[in-house]
Amino acid sequence: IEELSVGTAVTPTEDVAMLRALELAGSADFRRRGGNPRVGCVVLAPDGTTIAEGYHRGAGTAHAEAVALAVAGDRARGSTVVVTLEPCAHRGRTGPCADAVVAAGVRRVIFAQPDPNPVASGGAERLRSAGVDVIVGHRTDEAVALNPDWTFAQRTGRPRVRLKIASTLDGRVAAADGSSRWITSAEAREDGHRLRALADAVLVGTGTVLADDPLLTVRIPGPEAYEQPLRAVFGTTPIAASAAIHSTGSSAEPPILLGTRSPSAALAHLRREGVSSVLIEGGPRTAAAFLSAGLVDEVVSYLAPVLLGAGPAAVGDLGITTIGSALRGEITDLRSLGSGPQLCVRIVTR
Ligand code: AOF
Ligand code: ZN
Repeated sequence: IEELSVGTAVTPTEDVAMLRALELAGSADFRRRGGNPRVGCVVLAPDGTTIAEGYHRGAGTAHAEAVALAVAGDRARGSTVVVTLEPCAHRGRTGPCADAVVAAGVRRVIFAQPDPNPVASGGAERLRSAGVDVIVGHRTDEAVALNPDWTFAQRTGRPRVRLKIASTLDGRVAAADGSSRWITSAEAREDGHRLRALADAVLVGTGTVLADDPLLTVRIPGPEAYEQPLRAVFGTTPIAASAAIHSTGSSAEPPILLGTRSPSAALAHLRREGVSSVLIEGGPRTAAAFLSAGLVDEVVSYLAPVLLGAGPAAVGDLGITTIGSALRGEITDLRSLGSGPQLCVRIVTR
């Protein structure tokens, strides 16, 4: 028993409760909807039995602690609250949870991730000053992994950006005559739809809308277990009312015409819509604009075993004239999809 508790102030029972809280948080099936995190909570009686459980179901709904404390009722007095995120200290659409925990007479709180949201943080101090025993940082990495994009956006103030490139082996995205369907394999294109489903928003430049007339919705065969990402158009060139992107089939929302040539202004606009992750799908000028601004965190490249020797490159002019100034990344994932590899490269931003 002594061995088990070395280096941690958390009992094995509390650890099991944290694993359950992480599982509860993960069972929430919302994603964007106002950009709230997944949070799970377990309330333990002094003898370690579980009194109540709860999890957050998305923006505007009760927080995990509020759900669990409502179930616990009077039995919360003297209990231990085990929760994946620091109880909030702000009154937003609900809350503050820290005050609710104190009011319920909870004796001890164990939480995994300190709240990175400056507006909501401060719950730990509030609990401690009310005399509650607080343990911080138990299984933090697992809690962060529940909400990686939300955490990133809270820390940096902007959504996480992934750039998708689908090109020939010599880096071209179209032939000299403009024809571009289909360079990559069907498998790579299907994987691209999975990337869309993982993003809160998909972004293309006006040039791509005019050249390719994309729909930008997620279309994956099988049951629709995904939410359509927001669709955003970067740039100021007018888009025809008849463009495919205006159609709202598959329960997609109308597109956001960002009307700016500033990558940071575009991301700020999307952040206000609750977006924590953006997938950029072209074209070369848009890719170059975001890369030049240092606003691309990851590049996913689908390489087809095809050579063209002419035609536009995936990324436009970055203003780089010497090799020492090249944008360099490191390969974080490498898979073979159909007839070509898929490289996932994390770009080392300056
Ligand atoms: C908690 N428990 O279950 C969640 C928390 O707009 P609101 O009022 O829902 O507040 C959203 C913020 O509150 C969110 O950004 C995050 O900092 C925190 N979410 N906090 O104590 C919860 N979902
Ligand atoms: Zn709260």
